[in-house]
Amino acid sequence: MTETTDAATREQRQLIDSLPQDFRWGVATAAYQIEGAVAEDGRTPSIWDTFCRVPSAIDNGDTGDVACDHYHRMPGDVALVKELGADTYRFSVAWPRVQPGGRGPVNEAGMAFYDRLVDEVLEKDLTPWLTLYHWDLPQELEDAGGWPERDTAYRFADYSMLVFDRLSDRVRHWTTLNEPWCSAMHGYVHGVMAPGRRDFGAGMRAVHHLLLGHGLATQRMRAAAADGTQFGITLNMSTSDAATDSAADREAARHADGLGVRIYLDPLVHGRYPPDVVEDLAVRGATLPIEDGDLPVISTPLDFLGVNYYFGQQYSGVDEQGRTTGEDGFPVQREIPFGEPTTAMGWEILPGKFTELLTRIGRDYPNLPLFVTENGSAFDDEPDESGYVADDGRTAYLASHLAAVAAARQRGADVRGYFAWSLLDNFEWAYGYAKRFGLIRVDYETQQRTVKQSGLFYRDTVRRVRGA
Ligand code: IFM
Repeated sequence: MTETTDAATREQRQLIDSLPQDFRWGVATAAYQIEGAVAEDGRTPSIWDTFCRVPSAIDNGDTGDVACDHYHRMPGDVALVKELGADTYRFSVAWPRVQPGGRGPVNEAGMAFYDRLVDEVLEKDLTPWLTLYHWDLPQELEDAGGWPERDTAYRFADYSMLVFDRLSDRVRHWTTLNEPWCSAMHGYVHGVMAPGRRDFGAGMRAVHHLLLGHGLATQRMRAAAADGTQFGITLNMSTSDAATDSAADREAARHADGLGVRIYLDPLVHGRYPPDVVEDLAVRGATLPIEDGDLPVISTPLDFLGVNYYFGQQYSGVDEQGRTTGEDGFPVQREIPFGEPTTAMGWEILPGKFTELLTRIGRDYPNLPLFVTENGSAFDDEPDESGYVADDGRTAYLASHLAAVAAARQRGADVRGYFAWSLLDNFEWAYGYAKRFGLIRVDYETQQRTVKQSGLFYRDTVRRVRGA
């Protein structure tokens, strides 16, 4: 790698340089998005293998069958994590690889891959940061009802223990779930992600069972853990502003925040669901299937909270025709753009909202160390003939969002690390391979990896902050 010029503004650089020496620097990936090898060594299909076969579900008919072929190229990819200057590698375990079908004993061949991965990460003097569930539910469990069924929470706890028993001698940082909002809302309400259902009530049952699964798994793992082992959960969160000060807009923003942030963090941290959210659900004929004893399980103490942030949002409670009630009979909740530039995902670039979010989480849910477990951007990269990408947009996004993290720390948020999404270009779910988030370009024809300008910027920034 060659040196890169510093793309941050002076003000951004000053902020970034205020990050402490012991700040944790990572990069993140997820199993289905990079591994490929979907039918190797005993792995059975997950809901994503199935969803990829639904006509028109995925752009360009893409699938995760090969992805970045990480299953066969893992040592080289771990070496790239090191090259980027990171000290931590966040990855996920594919449930159907280590416990095919979601029940029963360990599949030794599948588990052996993660065994090797953890050894490789440690050998490179990196910290492994393991996520147990990044959306790849075994298809058999979806066939049995999926996350809307209570039993799935117990299956998840059993699976978590299988992985924990095998890897906790070397892995100290455990994340139960990645982005339960996406599992519940995109998967069971909006139908745009696996398993592709459109049922609000099912989505709300999924919310509760995801949280219950998190709590059950955390309790069991903690009971078996060595001192110093840390447990957390990763939530994707956004800010929800009211577009104006009108009562309808404020109500729409409250509703979005309730379903986006508080329905997860209130039970996790305070041991109760927010009453206004429970009322909102009742208006829609939905309930959270809470049983006696669930909330103490869900609020099992966390050692850290993972925050995934990509953009902020604002809402109006009035539609284009001036109505406050939609055709579905429910209050209108309409997203209003801020008018800022967007990434290739159409997501507005709002680093200031990142600072706001982190500051608010720190204030409303205190005494919880925060780690940014994902943040990043997709742009339509244009490689030169060698594959190098001078990705000014992604580099600027990275600089402004790192500065936003530092600003949040200065306002009191206890943010202790930042993990860039993502190490590699990868399978971006329903968008297939069309959207590239990597600090490293992947040529999917040849599987060649090339560090982008943003990756060089990341490496140089880490070095500078650490004074290395
Ligand atoms: O690619 C995803 C990731 O799997 C979860 N968080 C958001 C990323 C970008 O959409």
